[in-house]
Amino acid sequence: MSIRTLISGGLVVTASDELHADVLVEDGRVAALAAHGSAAAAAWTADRTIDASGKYVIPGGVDAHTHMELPFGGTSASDTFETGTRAAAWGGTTTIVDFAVQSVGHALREGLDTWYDKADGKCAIDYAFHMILSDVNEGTLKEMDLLVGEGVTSFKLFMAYPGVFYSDDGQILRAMQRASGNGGLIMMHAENGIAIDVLVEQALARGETDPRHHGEVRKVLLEAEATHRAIQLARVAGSPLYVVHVSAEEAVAELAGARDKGLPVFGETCPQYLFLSTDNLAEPDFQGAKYVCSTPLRPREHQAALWRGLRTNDLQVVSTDHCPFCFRGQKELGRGDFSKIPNGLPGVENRMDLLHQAVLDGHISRRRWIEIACATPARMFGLYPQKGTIAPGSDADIVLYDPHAEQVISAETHHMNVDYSAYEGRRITGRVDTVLSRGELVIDRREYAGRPGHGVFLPRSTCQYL
Ligand code: DUC
Ligand code: ZN
Ligand code: ZN
Repeated sequence: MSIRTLISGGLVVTASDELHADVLVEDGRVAALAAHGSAAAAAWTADRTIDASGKYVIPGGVDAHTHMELPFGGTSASDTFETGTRAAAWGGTTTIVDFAVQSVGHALREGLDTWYDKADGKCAIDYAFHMILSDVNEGTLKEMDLLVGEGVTSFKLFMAYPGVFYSDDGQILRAMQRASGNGGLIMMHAENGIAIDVLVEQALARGETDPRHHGEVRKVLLEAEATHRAIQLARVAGSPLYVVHVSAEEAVAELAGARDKGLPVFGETCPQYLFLSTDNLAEPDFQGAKYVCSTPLRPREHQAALWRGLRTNDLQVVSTDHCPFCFRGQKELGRGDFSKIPNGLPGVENRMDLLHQAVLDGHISRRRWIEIACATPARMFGLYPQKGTIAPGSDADIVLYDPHAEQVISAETHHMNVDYSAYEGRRITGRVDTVLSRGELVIDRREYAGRPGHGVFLPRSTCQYL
């Protein structure tokens, strides 16, 4: 029997509208919206009513870049699909798009099936997959078509990490050509990894082993150069391009220049680049290791360009690149050699709050918050309007957000399976109160009400901006 839920009295905020409206949910979907107090809303009957007065009623967040359980750097990301999706829900995210990984010498099918197994029956919220291509060859290229057909419609390539995930320009061009034919979206890790590895070797030879050198060798110019090269390769192939985890002002300029030419080039940044900087990487006593990720954190001057890019739509999406490693036992693998610190930061639980704080701080508007965190990632990766908005027919993935609650981010209170917070001690105004996923309560007035296995795999259509 289907439960009819009425969400009453809140301010509904989507990427396009803000309205005081009641929302009727039936069979896991949004059935209707009507102005609060209107005759239409008064006529609705419901099995339960959730009082949203004083709260925002927003679409559940769509985090299009996570790495649960990723094997990387000699260890594995510490959040499982179970712990990571639970933490995501606590933070107001109701959909993740994680990355299945092809290992060198193995088929895409094998990698994807491994990731289906990891996630199956574990997730508290819905999930989808991108595919990481580590070994572009004739077989892989053919498999890309099959994956697009089964709803895995985006492919990440790496210009960094030689010997691990790295593809050379020829492999990249071939994958882009294939994507231009099958509708797939190429996602690019744009850093010149060959040059970076030379600089790493030279730094270590000089005895520069501290985490801050991670930021120094992974130079802005090598992100900008790779971004430029990726754009040119995509132009030659006639394919669209989505550049992940953009951190440098000069890389934003490359994207802006391409978009000014009308090219189908898109860019994502992450909260760590908007809120953290090389000052964190330079924290003493190896604490900087907590902030080692790639692309790396940049000097704080770059933050203004990222915020500007988000306002001007030269950057369209904020995802987390959630890839947590505990300080004890994992980040510590790189004591005495920064290149052995597993790359990645936790953040899946913090994204919606940090971006709400950015609204209060005047960086973005309230609707832009929802656009970059919910609606655009859903459209970019073929999930809209099922996800990313509150409209009749959409999945009832809905967050009641208290814009006045005060919180202090801390590892003591977060739900991610990691022993530190990248945002420890940061004061935030705003907090998730209640979360529904397809009409079912996952967080109920700050109590966990979800379960592993509620979340289902989402086959995606191709990018909806093309
Ligand atoms: N960057 C990270 O920081 N972690 C995982 C992979 C990546 O590209
Ligand atoms: Zn990457
Ligand atoms: Zn990543």
